[in-house]
Amino acid sequence: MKKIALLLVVALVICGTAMAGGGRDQAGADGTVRLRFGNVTPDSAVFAGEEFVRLAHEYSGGTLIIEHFPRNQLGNDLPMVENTIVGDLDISVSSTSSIAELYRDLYLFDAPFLFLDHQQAFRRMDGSVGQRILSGMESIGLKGLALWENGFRNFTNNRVPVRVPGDVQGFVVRTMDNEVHLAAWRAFGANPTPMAFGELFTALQQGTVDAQENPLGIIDANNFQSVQRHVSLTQHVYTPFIVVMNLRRYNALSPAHRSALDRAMAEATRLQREESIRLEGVILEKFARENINVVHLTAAEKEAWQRIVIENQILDRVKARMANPGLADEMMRY
Ligand code: TK8
Repeated sequence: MKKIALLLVVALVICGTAMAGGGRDQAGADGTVRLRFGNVTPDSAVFAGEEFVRLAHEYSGGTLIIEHFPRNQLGNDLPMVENTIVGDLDISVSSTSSIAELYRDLYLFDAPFLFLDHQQAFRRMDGSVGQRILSGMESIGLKGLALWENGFRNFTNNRVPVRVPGDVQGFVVRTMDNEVHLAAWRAFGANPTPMAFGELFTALQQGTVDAQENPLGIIDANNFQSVQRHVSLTQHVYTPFIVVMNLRRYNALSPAHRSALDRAMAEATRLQREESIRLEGVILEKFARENINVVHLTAAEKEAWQRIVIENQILDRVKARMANPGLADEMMRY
């Protein structure tokens, strides 16, 4: 698996290099640059995507024209990023977990309970470790533009109000295709099964899987609550969104276009994070109105999950997968 993934990256980078040589003209005769941008499903990301497009247009005096494809209409996260590496797509957004095998320091974000609240998450993502991981994306042909909030992931199912790991014994839980998530759910006693995001709604609806885990923004944007009765606020892991751009395409932008794009992305990132937090409150109110059973865990119940993560040395598994495991300890210092 790992070897295949690595070969794939190498192949994609070589292919991307070849394509960039004879690729599209950077700017049209009228000085405009057109970019295609594939985005994810939560409303906070869609809103920030629209702002990014609008601001980039404004800051470039109307010469940066970005076409926005929200809500994974161009495909699941991993294929979108692969298309960005080869240059078929210019900019894309993905959960870090879905592409960790392409750039293995991203596994750091899969460590359960690495961040305990939003502010700590922002501080750590924006600190030197987060920024080094972003710039490291260049080694696979991507410009790391930003880390957005996906949010703390929560457990949903149709059977029982889950509070502690003991409640999920034997549950077939869909996870992302990510070894750290699989290991964590096995340690909790569940039967995790990786599945592409695009297949998840139907799998929940038909009962092929008992449960899944995602942040509130994704649960709501994809209406998982219509097929899942219980939403447990386990907040077991915070997996950010990473926004990436084809590196050659980015480097070929004029300095003025690059600065317009960077400024627009910085502003969009600020708005996205604010909106993500605001919407979590709105979504919880909506779930209450819809009679979804939202299970708030006590501190002791949360600790029961954390204890299993520690006992099963999940952080060591994370580090074993990272190219620079020292980044894990360094991030935990601030
Ligand atoms: C959506 C994904 C996704 C991820 C997953 O774009 O697969 O569970 O959380 O929802 O980024």
